[in-house]
Amino acid sequence: MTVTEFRTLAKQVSNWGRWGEDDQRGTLNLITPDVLKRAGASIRQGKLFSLAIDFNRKGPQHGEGRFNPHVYMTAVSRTWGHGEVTACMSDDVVHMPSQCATQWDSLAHFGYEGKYYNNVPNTVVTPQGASRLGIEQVARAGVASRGVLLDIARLRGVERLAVEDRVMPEDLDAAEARQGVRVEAGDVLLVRTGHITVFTRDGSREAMTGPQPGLHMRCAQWFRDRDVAAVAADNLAVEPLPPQPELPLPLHMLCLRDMGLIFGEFFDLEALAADCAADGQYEFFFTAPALPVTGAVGAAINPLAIK
Ligand code: UVW
Repeated sequence: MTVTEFRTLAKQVSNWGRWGEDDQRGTLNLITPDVLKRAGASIRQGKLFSLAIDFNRKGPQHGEGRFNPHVYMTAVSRTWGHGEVTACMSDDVVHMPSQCATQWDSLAHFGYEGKYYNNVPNTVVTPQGASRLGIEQVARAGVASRGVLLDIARLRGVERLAVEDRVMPEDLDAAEARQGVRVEAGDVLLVRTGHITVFTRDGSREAMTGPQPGLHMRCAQWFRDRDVAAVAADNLAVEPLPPQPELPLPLHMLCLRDMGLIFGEFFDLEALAADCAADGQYEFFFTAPALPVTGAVGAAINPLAIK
């Protein structure tokens, strides 16, 4: 795609002003009371899946900037009381980047040409955090809705997509047709490439953070046409890596900045996908609240899918 085509697409998918000039929630506005009621109705079997990978020192990070979580104890089974019955108490500090493992990107995480979503200048992010579009906006919106899994690896008949593979809008249509499900306005879309297994099964941090498959930038139009509320995938960046210099992370640019659509990354969809293939139910109640950390641009999360 040329830069001119990118700019045309950016105009087509833009949600700037759609929910007001001061809006900071973007497509999470699409999660209406009716959408939430539909989400609740998709709990039919009483099955629950956590979609997070473990947060610990053995996590996927190994480069500069982002590191794996450390837990420091500030009280280690400290004794309380002097009487016949003494209590013991432990406390801790967890030190980690908000984006080191399963996470949301806030709308202050990625922009281009000096702007974030809704024409917000990138000067709102300072060394003290983001004064607009921070993760607290995502937290207050909640992120609970109907979730729909589209399993592209299973559609292709492979365990996981090849590094150079790209998920196109036509693949999303084909997965819907194969699975007998349709993504509706306000849904959270989960896309399985199978890539997370390079880390969870094969233990390779290099493969988890190196070149990898993902969703092509043309998927932005599909998300806009369907009015998806949020998108998550089982790779590092939803879109393919490495970024290309002429258009670095174009799906981030189109979705986070132009549409106001948040991304979930490092989702482990393996157990959920196996269950969906077995029972044919690809829709579920989905929830992944962020902690309202004022000014943070991402959030570590434990997303849940409940069928
Ligand atoms: C980058 O910042 C590279 O991407 P992500 O949104 O995956 O954290």
